[in-house]
Amino acid sequence: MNAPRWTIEHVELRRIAMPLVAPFRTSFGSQTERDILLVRVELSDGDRGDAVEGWGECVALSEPSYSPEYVDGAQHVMIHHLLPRLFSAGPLEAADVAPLLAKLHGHPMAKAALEMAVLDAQLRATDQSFAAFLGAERTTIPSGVSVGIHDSTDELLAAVQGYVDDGYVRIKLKIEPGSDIEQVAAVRDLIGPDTPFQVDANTAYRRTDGAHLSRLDEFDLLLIEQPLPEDDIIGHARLAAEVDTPICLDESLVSAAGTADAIELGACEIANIKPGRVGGYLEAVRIHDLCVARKIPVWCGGMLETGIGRAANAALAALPGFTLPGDISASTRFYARDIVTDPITITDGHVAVPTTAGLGFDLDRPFLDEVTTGRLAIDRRGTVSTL
Ligand code: OSB
Ligand code: MG
Repeated sequence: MNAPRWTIEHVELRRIAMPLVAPFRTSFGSQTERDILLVRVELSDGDRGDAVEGWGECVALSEPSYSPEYVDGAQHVMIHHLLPRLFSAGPLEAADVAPLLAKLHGHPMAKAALEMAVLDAQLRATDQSFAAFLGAERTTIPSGVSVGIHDSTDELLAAVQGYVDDGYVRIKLKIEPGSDIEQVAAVRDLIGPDTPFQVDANTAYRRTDGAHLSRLDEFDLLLIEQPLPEDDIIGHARLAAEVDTPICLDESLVSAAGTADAIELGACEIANIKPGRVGGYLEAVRIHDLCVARKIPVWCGGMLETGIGRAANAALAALPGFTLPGDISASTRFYARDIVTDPITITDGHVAVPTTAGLGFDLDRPFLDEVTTGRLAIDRRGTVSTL
């Protein structure tokens, strides 16, 4: 292995506002637009001197409603705590980012976005695709869609029919108490017995809901995602014993070590891997590897990413342990227009794994500028200036 040789010369934090094509409602709230923090790094290579650019996307939402992070907080911790440590480190590469930031607790989504930007730059500089870097051999991956809670079953069925017509190979339905059994029955009836189907509760149930959730067993679901609060690992283990449908964790899985524990306790029969939630793509790979070793199926979750994050997710999901379709839907599922010129599309229910150098996207810079709501530059001395 060559010694790491990149120096972070300059960082730009850019906020963009992206309206959603339709409101997206989950048990934790309804979203109509995304306020997204993007990270642009410039790395210099001691040998050649040319700077190379890389981009990362922070998946933190506007409010701490899915996890403790939120977009303003992520920006603050980057400026005041994370970036100073990266600037003062010597030459580095993407694999060094997480260890350099490890003494600072929490903030996985902020850390992940920084690692991602360094990784994108490093891959571009070495003319390597993310899939090649990961050793992922699949060239396409199956595409699943996440469907929000709807006010009426008729509206829900119309939305699901639209996604079936688009070709999605797996439907995931958001549920909460009061919007679950009847809706699942209606969707199963619509899509027929052979279409893979799963539900996501985003922590909306209690330990005492085992009998209620067992009523979902007759609908042959792939899994029930995160029924209980994120810290309730034992509760999930008990539910897994009580309910026939496999229990999958999302919010609860924030590291490889914690995932290993949840599996050992019987709380995690299937794992949703989201790179932002676990502190980065490299930790996501470690979780993939340990799940493969323990024969736990994994799939790649989503956080309504733009074409930046979705491209990287598509490469990650090409690893062999990702045996279930991920939430890697087409860009048009959430956005009328994306900030990349090569947005994710689906063909016969599948997404092509990006092959270009870097994480696998090409920015649509004029459109990116149009949706930009703020830009900050941070230099190596920590000086912040508004662009
Ligand atoms: O729980 O998987 C989730 C979006 C935001 C926050 C949490 C979740 C989701 C989704 C969307 O379900 C998945 C996607 O990006 O397609
Ligand atoms: Mg989820």
